[in-house]
Amino acid sequence: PQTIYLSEYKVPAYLVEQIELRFELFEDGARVHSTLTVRRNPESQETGKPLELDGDSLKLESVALNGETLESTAYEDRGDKLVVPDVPEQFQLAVVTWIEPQNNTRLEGLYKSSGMFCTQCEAEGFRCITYYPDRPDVMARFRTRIEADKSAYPVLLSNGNPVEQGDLDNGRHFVTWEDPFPKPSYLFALVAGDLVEKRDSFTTCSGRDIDLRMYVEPRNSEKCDFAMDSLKRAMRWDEEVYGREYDLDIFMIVAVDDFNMGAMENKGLNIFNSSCVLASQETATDAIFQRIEAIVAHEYFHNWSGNRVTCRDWFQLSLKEGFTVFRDAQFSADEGSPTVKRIEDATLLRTAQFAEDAGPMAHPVRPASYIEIGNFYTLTIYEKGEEVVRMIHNLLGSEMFRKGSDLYFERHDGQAVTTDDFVKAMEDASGRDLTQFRLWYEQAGTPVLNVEDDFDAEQGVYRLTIRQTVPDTPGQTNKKPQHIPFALGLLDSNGDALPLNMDAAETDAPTERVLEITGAEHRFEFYGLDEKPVPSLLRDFSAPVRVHYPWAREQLLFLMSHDPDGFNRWDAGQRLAIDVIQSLIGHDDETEIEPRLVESYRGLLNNDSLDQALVAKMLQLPSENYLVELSEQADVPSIHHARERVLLHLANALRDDLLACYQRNNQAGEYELTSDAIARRSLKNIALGWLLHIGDEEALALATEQFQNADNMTDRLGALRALVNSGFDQERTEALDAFYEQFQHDPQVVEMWFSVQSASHKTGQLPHIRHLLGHEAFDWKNPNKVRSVVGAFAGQNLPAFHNPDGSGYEFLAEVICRLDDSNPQIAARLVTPLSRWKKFAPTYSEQMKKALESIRDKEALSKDVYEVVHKSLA
Ligand code: B3K
Ligand code: ZN
Repeated sequence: PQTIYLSEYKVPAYLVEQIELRFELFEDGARVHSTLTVRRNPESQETGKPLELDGDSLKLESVALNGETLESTAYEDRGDKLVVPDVPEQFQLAVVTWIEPQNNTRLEGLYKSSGMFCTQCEAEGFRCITYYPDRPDVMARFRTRIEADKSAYPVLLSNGNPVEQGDLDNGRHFVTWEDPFPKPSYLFALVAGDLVEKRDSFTTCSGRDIDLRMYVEPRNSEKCDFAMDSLKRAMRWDEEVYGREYDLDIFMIVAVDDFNMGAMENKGLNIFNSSCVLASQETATDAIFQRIEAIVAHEYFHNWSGNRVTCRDWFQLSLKEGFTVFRDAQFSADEGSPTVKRIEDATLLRTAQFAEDAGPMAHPVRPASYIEIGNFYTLTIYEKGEEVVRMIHNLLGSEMFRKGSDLYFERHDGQAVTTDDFVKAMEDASGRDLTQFRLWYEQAGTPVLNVEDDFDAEQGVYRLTIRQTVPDTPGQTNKKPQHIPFALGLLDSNGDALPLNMDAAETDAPTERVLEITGAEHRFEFYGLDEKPVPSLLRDFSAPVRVHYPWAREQLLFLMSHDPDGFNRWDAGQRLAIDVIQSLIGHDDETEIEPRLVESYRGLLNNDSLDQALVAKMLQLPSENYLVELSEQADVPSIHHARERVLLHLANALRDDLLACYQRNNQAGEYELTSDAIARRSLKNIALGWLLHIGDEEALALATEQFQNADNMTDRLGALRALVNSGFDQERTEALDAFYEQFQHDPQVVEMWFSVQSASHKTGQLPHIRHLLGHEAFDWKNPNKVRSVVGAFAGQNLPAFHNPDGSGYEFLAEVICRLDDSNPQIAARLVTPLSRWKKFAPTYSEQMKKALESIRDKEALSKDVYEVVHKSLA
């Protein structure tokens, strides 16, 4: 397979002004008529270049130039390219292709999902529909006519506004849609099905009425309200916070069951994975509600950050994704608890993105090359990309950042641009120089900050020395220091915030500052102090970096209860728990467990003055995945064992407090989706899980009662999970059976049922995983099902996946090879747990490597899996 380089970018030789599409949809295939109005790009140097259109898995039926059908000698059909050598300055090209959506298991382009037709075109799916210059810097106006059987497909949707519709012969009908905004082909969408329509409306800030619609299968008609409400809140928020108004007269959301990703921001017609949009009190957990709110907002926000202003090429993917994730994170923070949102995002980043950035697939936020762009929808592009935008926000302040975003949207509306254009707009609006800051886009790897301090009692001066290094990553060594905003506070021994006087004359300075680290080494001095302070470093996780500081346990305990920065309170607790767990690894079971850990957890359990959502976060021990990420030569059984020891120790010691916490938070009353109610459910279910983990009989009765009588899925699933992870074998089986019995007709709930079992080290042993793959509800063609069984097993059930006999690895390799033939994108994603092989102790890493080699040796490997496997083995 071929590598594509950013350095080889050339402007398109031809531009498409208008594309007229006509789809004839049938059960055995679809005929696509496409008529392009093309002209040479005056900005292209490549005069006289033949017209080249991209294609993939198409059957070409005819080509006509300016109305004249071309002989097959007048063009070249290379399969992945249609080449027409002799074309004038301006012309119309009509291409007819035949495709088979019913056999499309890759779920890219036009395919069928539960009987409906739908599309996924980002990044390069449009070329599976028709021959086209399928690159984001070619922006055209689309007019789309869809024809299909009227009774099977009463609803026919595409981008923009419906302009014409009517009946045809043979029980068929058609609808024509027109999108007035020029767009890249990746934003094209089509849906045809027997769907129910949910309507609502939104009045924009300038008084325009927007027609809002959701289209779902009839069985899901009661699960739309939350997404619709989220949409309206997101629309209002984007007007208020970014001054962005919606532009079309209609906005549509469609739910489909078979979808490779979470959702897609097609212009005016967002398509969602059912699991990221459908919800009801009985079927969705609080976490799912929050995810839906975030994703609905994310896709909506793309209308400006992505659609109105789009990417020049796919190396710029983070231009739209990093910025839009930042926007949706701000929205979620405003709608809920900002600290908890920050904790969740930092947890994902530190657990999974740091691992990616330290592994064989490490790449900059703006990559320099790729083989398959589908492999670059990564945590680095999305989550690290978000952090980069957040740092700009923190360096500029909200007001300047808003000026910068206004300038960016105004300057580039209707254009396809680069991450550099984004940074430039921020610079021009604020007057700040972000030259060095741009390295965040160019250098891969997580910067490491080593912090040292000393206190000069005589002078009353506290000194911080901060050294930064950026680790080597594949293809990048000797990196330059980056520009890092480092938020800091200092506390005295009473826990009071100290003024940060940075020169001797200063008094009454602020108690929090954002230091800017730009060099390899910096020293900061703070004056006028009576005693050595406790530092609160990198507050609110002000930069995506690793911080090393020789924390003493007293300092962490102190910050856990005194830091005014909620994020650092939580972080201090995590660091303490990590320190305690790590100190047990490799020691026998007699080793004492830090008694102060128990007392600090007891304090948390009984603290009702602190935000209860934060308390719930603080009670959660660092995950096994994070502990693996922090270790050099991970030995999963030892990590699991040490963490398990701490968990059991805490649960035994705090048994009465846990029970009291459960009772206190288990209040009867109307179900609510408020932050407070969510925090209560979360606390209660943590307590229940811990109590069942130590086999508490009283808690077993509570769990059974909660499982049977819960009026919402958070509590029902919380009880189920607690039972599954307990040693109560009979109750576990009964609950699992009852749950399936009750929810077998709801695919999203069945997915949760699969993943609870697959992720649990009690039930998720390989034989049971294989059993689940043979279950009537399992479907290899449905990505959600694959993720909920195989993804949960390999990604979350570490002790079972890392079975020392290597069976977990072999199993994953077998699954990847099987999926590679039907859905390469999903197959490639599943390689991730194996790609980290170098991180593990030799017994494991050798077998992981073998599993990778067995995938490498498969015949006809897709380029998706090829890229990840070869880079992992390199
Ligand atoms: N832009 C889409 C992702 C498409 C992935 C294609 N492989 C969803 C999103 O980020 O909003
Ligand atoms: Zn996105």
